[in-house]
Amino acid sequence: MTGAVCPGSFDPVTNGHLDVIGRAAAQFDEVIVTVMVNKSKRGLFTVEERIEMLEDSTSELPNVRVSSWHGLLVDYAKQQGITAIVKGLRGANDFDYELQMAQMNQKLSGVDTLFIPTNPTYSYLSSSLVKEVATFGGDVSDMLPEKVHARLLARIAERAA
Ligand code: COD
Repeated sequence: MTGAVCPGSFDPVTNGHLDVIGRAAAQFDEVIVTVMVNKSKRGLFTVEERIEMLEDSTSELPNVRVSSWHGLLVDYAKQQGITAIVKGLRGANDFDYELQMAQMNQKLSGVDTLFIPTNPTYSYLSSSLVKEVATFGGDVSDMLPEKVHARLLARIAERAA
């Protein structure tokens, strides 16, 4: 059985993430989408909320499950018996950063990283840009699943109150 882990912050999940997750799910028997916990970085959504949104958004992909992890990604991959990490690549900036992490992860553990080139429809998309645009009232409704969009607008309104 082949398995891969798709890690990220997913704060919140976007259609760009979902495109990569769906394409990974078509290549592997099992895909574990893992919310990496970074205690020094406060997100807009809690880890539990991000998991809920990911579970809801991937519910039609039977070979995808969602988890979270605090610590080194390769330790999680080893614990799960998984030998591949899947990442999306949007451009040269992603590549420079991701190559270094991929090489470090390989050196640490033998776990390899496979890259999926972004779908051009989503190449400009990132969670941070979506949050910034939405905070200033821009329309991001076609960049996120409908329920995630509604939760994003609600959270921004809560924070502004
Ligand atoms: N199209 C394609 N891919 C996309 C898009 C898009 N529009 N948007 C995001 N992605 C990809 C990103 O390139 C990334 O691969 C993934 O989706 C997740 O993106 P984010 O923004 O949610 O998450 P990041 O980039 O903040 O996540 C970084 C990690 C948490 C994965 C990384 O820091 C990590 O692995 N940390 C764990 C600790 C560790 O092991 N550190 C040592 C590393 S050597």
